[in-house]
Amino acid sequence: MAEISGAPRGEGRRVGVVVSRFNESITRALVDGALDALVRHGVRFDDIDVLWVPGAWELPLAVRAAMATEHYDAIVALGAVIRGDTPHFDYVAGEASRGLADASVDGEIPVGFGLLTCDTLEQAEARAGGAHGNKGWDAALAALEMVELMQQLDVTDED
Ligand code: INI
Repeated sequence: MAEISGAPRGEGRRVGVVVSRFNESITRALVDGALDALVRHGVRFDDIDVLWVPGAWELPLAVRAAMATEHYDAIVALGAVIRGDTPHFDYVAGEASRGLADASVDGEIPVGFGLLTCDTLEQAEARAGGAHGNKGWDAALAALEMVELMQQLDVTDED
């Protein structure tokens, strides 16, 4: 029996953080959490790019475009969709989530999922540096861990 897992080691990694501007007070806090996690785990600050898009809907396309540059070992996708009075929330949250999953699987590049889907602003605040931690931090660590796991499985073309 073998147990295989990656450690969230950032040394030598290049990371693209793709973040939506909608609900910017929340998403900036998610970026702060992600950057903190990446740098504390060894990613050089100069090896991180933060790419802004208008809203969560635009995240999948930008993530795919970032992957296509072949510059990044991992992508961290950040956003905040907050439920309003119409079904709009369900379309944006659902399609953005599915689009991010598809991008990661199709591109075989780890995408940390830091898209908050909340009923209220308070719930989002609690997950962007509040009582429930910072999902940007969590997404960044997950992405780093997956880079190493993919390497161990020899899925990527790196050493
Ligand atoms: N985008 C978000 O990132 N969060 C939201 O809560 C949101 N709401 O509620 O509408 C939202 N909408 C914008 C959408 O992502 C697109 O940017 C827009 O439709 C233009 O394509």
